[in-house]
Amino acid sequence: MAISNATLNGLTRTQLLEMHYTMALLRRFEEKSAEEYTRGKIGGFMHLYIGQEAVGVGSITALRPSDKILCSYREHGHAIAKGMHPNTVMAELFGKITGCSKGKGGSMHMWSNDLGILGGNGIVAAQLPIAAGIALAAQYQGLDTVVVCYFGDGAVDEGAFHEALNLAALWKLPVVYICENNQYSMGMAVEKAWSISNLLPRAAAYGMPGELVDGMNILSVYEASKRAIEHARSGQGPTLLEIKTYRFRGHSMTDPAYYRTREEEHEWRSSRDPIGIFEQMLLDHGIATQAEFDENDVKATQLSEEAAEFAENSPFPSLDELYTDVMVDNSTALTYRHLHQ
Ligand SMILES: Cc1ncc(C[n+]2csc(CCOP(=O)(O)OP(=O)(O)O)c2C)c(N)n1
Ligand SMILES: [Mg+2]
Repeated sequence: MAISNATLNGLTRTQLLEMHYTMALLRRFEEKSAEEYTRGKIGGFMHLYIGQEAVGVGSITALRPSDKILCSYREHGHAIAKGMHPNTVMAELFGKITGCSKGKGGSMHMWSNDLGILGGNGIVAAQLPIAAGIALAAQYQGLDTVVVCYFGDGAVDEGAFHEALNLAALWKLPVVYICENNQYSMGMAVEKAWSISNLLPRAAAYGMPGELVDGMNILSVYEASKRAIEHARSGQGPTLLEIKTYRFRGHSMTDPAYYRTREEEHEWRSSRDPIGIFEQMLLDHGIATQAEFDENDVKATQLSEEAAEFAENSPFPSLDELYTDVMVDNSTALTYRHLHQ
């Protein structure tokens, strides 16, 4: 088949293939993480992003490197898409010193000031007011930075959602609020939790634009994000995007998912996989070949394997690290340590 240099949504073939590669990397990285978790190499909670890749990759493609993101605890994918090396993410999962938070944060705490990755958050909706605060700081300093805040459908019934959206709209803050509606908040189906069928009325309640987006179509995500990011960057304030998606795995590693049927899961996995949908789109437009997808997938698998090897071979933090980067009175900590020597 002849390969065309056509663009899709203003994106070049190189950019489109890069988006495909990043989605493949997120998928393979998460599969590898699950494997390592099962082997006991990763402890604590761990929430996988499999199925939701188009949301993180599509929206981050529309950002500048100097822009900032904040996430929930389901954030390994966002961190990698924003430029964190898979080795650094995997080492953090393993609790190793080479991780982004020196192994002290784990799965829910990916952070890099340089890359504008301002953390995952274990407290549902905690990131929404923090994002408003960071956007306020950027506005105050006269920077043209945009902040993107990701959260789940479970976060929109928290008080923090309303407080943050109200102030963001009132002060026209440069922030984009992205609800990744994967249709479940742990075991709670969204239609049992929301008094309304979608978030448009909630956006309207705070006088900001709102948009419903197909989260399995990476180009729809990219387009909607681009509009919202430009809106924020030009001083017009926040947007609320509801991006409908589906997590292919359980809520966390220990969730047997009894609250939904295997048929429903199968239906999404088989016919609405965001990677498969994107590949078909690129094939239909003659922009890429199956061989190129396979090549991306091999590279993504290899990088994920290497990340696990890197994490495995990295040391744990030394005992001295126990008392750094934590909010404790160090004098008390030292006394405690001496008492227990
Ligand atoms: C304030 C608060 N309440 C409850 C919890 C327990 N909890 C952890 S994850 C979660 C579900 C959130 O679901 P959603 O926002 O839809 O995100 P998803 O896991 O689907 O990505 C809950 C209730 C919490 N971490 N924080
Ligand atoms: Mg959810």
